[in-house]
Amino acid sequence: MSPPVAESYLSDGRTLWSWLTTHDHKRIGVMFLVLTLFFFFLGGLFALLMRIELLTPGHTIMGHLAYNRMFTLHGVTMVWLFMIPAIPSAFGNFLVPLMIGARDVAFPRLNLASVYLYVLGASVALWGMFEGGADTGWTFYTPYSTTTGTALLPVLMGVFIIGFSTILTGLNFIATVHTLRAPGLTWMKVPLFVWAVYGTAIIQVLATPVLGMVLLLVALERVVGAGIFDPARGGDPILFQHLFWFYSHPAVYIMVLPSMGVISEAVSAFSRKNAFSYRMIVYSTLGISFVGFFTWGHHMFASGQSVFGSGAFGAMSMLVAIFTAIKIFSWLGTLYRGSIAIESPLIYTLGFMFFLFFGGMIGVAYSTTSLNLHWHDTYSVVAHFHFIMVGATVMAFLAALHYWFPKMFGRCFPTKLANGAAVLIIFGFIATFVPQFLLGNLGMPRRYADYPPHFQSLHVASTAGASLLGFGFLVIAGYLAWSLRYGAVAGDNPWGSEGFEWRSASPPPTHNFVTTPEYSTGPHQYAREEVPHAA
Ligand code: HEM
Ligand SMILES: [Cu+2]
Repeated sequence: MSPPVAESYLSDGRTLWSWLTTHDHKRIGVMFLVLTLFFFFLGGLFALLMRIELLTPGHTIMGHLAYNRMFTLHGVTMVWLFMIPAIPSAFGNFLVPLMIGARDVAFPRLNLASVYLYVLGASVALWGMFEGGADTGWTFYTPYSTTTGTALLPVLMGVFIIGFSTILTGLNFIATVHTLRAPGLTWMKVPLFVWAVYGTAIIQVLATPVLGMVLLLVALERVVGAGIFDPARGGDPILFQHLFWFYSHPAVYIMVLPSMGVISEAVSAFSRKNAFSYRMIVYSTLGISFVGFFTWGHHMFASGQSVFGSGAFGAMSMLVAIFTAIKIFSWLGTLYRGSIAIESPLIYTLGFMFFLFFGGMIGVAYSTTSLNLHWHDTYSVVAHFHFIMVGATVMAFLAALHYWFPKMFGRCFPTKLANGAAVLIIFGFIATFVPQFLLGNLGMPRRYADYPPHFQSLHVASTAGASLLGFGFLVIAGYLAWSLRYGAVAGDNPWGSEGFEWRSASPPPTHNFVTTPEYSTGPHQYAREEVPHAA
């Protein structure tokens, strides 16, 4: 089959060098997509190894130290190398300029620098993990992290470097949305995905420096024995938790806000309706970005903080749930009486909404101090954050990948196979994580390689689910790789979407638009009709 549009960004320079030195936001987005997908599969491999170890009580395939290293490898890879950069750096880079009628981001060179910082940080962290292997978990809790004999330093430094990549990406998005919107594109016409990336960028810029600082302090403690966190030297280990969660709670919204933006786009496109209560979605996005900064203490109910502190942090956490609920109601309002097109992005969207709702409601229960103490540090917490990070964010990532694949590469994929894979992924997910809620409730602690025999059946169920998930991801990788070369040529707008990004060609030319598009209507304005089939 002949290549799609000749002058597209993909064919403008075919050498490796032209990619490595590009300033084009679309190529940078594609590079982030490839890199984050690589780490997603690597992190998935570590997860499967852990699930195999947990198939039987006692020793299955690895010892306790290897298991501790494995969950640290898994957590660090998934959180910092996949979740945090995946949607903003890959899809945000590719789509934000297209959606606001700009030719590129505000600082294209800085954008390229953020790719290199990410690769450097990832290499340093991975090198550390394979050289000596950190065993602290992704949370690096003191005092253990200041005393463990494993190779924590390179892992800390790797994450520290990746932080700069995150900050540069965030700065770029803020400057781009403020300064490069096309004439006529007022704030209240900005597409909801762009709003989500903007809300995320605020957190990236304001919270990430605190992570950088706390990682440096742990490094200082290890290298020169500064006595900041280590009680043996007069330090305070709880101080670490405050600083870490001051970043890491907002960071969970770095992971989930962009997905909410993807869902807002997909819901409109596949029900062919204007977004229901656009303004409420915008305000709740900004609300989440803001309130997310005041809830970190809900990770510390068991740390000895005051009863008043716990109550206040619990109440603030519930406020976040209200903003989340506003979004869920708005999406349901958009779907209601729309002309629904059952395509893979919509299937993932429905999965997303269910898992976000379920995982979020459990979060609200955790915000109640008494219930928290029962579930804290059990498998239940593992299930909660995987419901949101995998059930919601990974579903949204897959929705984005399928929805924008024709835009990015100019090709369609086999839609029936994609729908089947989406259903498989959703079932695999349920089978993996529902047993973990039950395990946690029965008292199975997190981060243990061993357990009493009566927990085995639930662990086996979870491992079976994880295998199904792994198989589903391989199927997706297979048909998407096949489609890159052999998929039917997509045409400019195969879904018949009214999203602004579809106004450029698919794949878009290097400078996005031949003439700057006009913005007389708001985003996602549909005169309802059937969605044409992509393949
Ligand atoms: C509806 C809003 C949410 C509420 C009220 C909430 C509440 C909580 C609470 C109270 C905990 C502490 C449980 C414990 O360790 O005792 C927790 C843990 C956690 N939550 Fe959520 N959560 C919400 C949404 C999210 C989202 C959107 C994400 C991720 C994208 C997330 C990720 C996590 C993670 C990673 C942990 C565990 C961290 C660790 O100890 O390793 N949560 N959540
Ligand atoms: Cu939190």
